Amino acid sequence: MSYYSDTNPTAMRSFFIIFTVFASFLILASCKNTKNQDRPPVSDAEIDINVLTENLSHPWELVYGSDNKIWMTERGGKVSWIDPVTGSVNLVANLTEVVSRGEGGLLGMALHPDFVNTPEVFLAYNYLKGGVYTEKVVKYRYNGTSLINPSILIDNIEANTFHNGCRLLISNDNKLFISTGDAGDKPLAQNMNSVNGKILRLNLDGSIPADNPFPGSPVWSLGHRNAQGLVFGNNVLYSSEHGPNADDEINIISKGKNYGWPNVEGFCNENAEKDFCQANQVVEPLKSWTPTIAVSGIDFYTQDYIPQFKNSVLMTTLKDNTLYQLKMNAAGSSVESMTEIFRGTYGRLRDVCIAPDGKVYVSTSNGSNDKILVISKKN
Ligand SMILES: [Ca+2]
Ligand SMILES: [Ca+2]
Repeated sequence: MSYYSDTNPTAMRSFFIIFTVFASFLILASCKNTKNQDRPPVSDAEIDINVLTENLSHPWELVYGSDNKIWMTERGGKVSWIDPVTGSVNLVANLTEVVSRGEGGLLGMALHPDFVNTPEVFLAYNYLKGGVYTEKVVKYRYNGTSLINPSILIDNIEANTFHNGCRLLISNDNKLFISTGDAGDKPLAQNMNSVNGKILRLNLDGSIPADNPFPGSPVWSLGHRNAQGLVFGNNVLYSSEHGPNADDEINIISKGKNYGWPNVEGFCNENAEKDFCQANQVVEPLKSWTPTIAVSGIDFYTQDYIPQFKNSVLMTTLKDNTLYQLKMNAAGSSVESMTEIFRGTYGRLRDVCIAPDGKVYVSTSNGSNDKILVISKKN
């Protein structure tokens, strides 16, 4: 028996309609007031997209250095820096040891946070170790013209023609984060004896930090399929991760947590996933995409230059040919809205970096005549 069974249903319905309209009016009016009084409107900047440089081959990593140069890897083995004004490309290394197969090759790069005084360059790449396709992370020193003094920080990461990760990121407290793929061997992502399908954390000399979650292990988080985006935004570590046919993800990476792969894809919404999620306290993504869009490099916008980008993750996509803006809430804990900054025209997009002045640089990944694009404010 319904609670309202003794009242006239038509009268009740009319009352609710009138009440809802009145309440909506009040909410709208109060929103408008708050906006006008507390937040003077900041109008969106009109943006320009231009080609900074071209004739590149799979530019994989873009890092804006504290030396005001755009540092770039190309998958075949080249490391260069680009003058952000003229677009001229200056080769500093062509690593002949790199073996590029399928999605493998020279991948992620990070620079020492105090690069001007400590010119160290960290590189992740695939090579043949006794004939076996393998991945390692190597630190080099930049002497002003080329990369010298290689020292291996971590080796024996399983590699394949796909799912090799491998984004590098150095935190302000000088820890190196490394995203590794499952190299096509799914169970590795849940295997704590493997460094594959993980986010790893090392000191800058390759040693394991004493405060890592699993003593003596480089593993910071597990259960990753193939994360190719990694960035800090207001001290929150974000990662983008390729899903299989479904469920590309954007995650917040927390110490010692399990992100589910291969037992969980995207959210813990299937019955089989729910048990695993409960047993392993799986962290769900902030957002997932089905069908997949092939999420790749990400960076975080804190500048005022293009006001509508502030407090957003900017994310490239390969399959979707689109640069996305994921506007975060103030705490950085959820995605408030998603906007296409541009779609199409330039094909697949691999990575993005943001300069301190607020200009945004994006690399394409089409394999021939790849470009670095610059997004600036229209004059
Ligand atoms: Ca996941
Ligand atoms: Ca799911």
